[in-house]
Amino acid sequence: MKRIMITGALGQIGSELTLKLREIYGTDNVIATDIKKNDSEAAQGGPFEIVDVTDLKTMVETAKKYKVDTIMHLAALLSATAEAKPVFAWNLNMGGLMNALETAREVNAQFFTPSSIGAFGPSTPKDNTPQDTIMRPTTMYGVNKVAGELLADYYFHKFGVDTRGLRFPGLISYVAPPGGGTTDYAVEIYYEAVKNGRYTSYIDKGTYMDMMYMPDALKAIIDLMEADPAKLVHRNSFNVSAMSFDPEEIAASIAKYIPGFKISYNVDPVRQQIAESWPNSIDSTAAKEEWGFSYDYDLDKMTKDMIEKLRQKLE
Ligand code: AKB
Repeated sequence: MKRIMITGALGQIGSELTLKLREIYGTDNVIATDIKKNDSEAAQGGPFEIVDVTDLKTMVETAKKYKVDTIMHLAALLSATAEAKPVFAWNLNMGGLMNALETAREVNAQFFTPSSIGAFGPSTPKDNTPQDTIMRPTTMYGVNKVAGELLADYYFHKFGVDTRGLRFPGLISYVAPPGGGTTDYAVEIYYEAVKNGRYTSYIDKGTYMDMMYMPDALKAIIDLMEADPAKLVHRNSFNVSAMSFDPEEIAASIAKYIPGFKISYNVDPVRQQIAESWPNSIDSTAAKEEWGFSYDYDLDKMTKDMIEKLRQKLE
């Protein structure tokens, strides 16, 4: 049985991961932490503590108070926000990760943190991007992610901390909205489709990025953390993807369920440039071979579920 502390537990991944982990490991064994409390089930439905990830002392004290054996460090700024505030992003993304790794070392905890397709850059092979390849990102977020992967590997080799990670693509969910990402257009489009039947995309047609539906992302985290360590050749971090599409393809998928749905474009140069520096599609073979990564949702299956769930939510 695990006893897990999550940072950034009220964010896009955390607000769903917390509930899923509580279902599996028991409510009292999953300690949600974030910089502020809110009314969400993750904050109200089980143990919750205020933890600012730039404050190492509070993080270590909280981990010790609850005797945690696993830390899932999710608190971070996403790509577009990090590009707007690069110094703050470095301090939060790298300072927070360093503190979380130090906490894991101090309490001898297993450790997870997400990396991203943002760790790749313009000189990375664009199609079927390999697990091990050139990583020279041109965004602050990408620099943080590459440095973070290396740091997590360092803590494994140097201190024996059981660090594991996933290079997530854009994550799509109807629960908590993402904030400040480049792939977020693929979430907004569903909200606007259900509310107004149309969407103006800030990402241009023909721009392909990897994506994944949140239930598959949660399953990937849990499966990776449960995987036999002897089978892990890689640790930080595994390529994982469920689909790759451009705005025209997601719009066509939505139009199957919302006839007459229309997409138009008003491209944001900053996010477009970030998107163009990322792969079109990544290769998840290492994740499949080393710990059995699999996914349930392709584009149309995800679209059907998103529209059904959003209709219930927004009605
Ligand atoms: C972002 O767009 O910044 C994130 C990511 C792909 O890491 N969704």
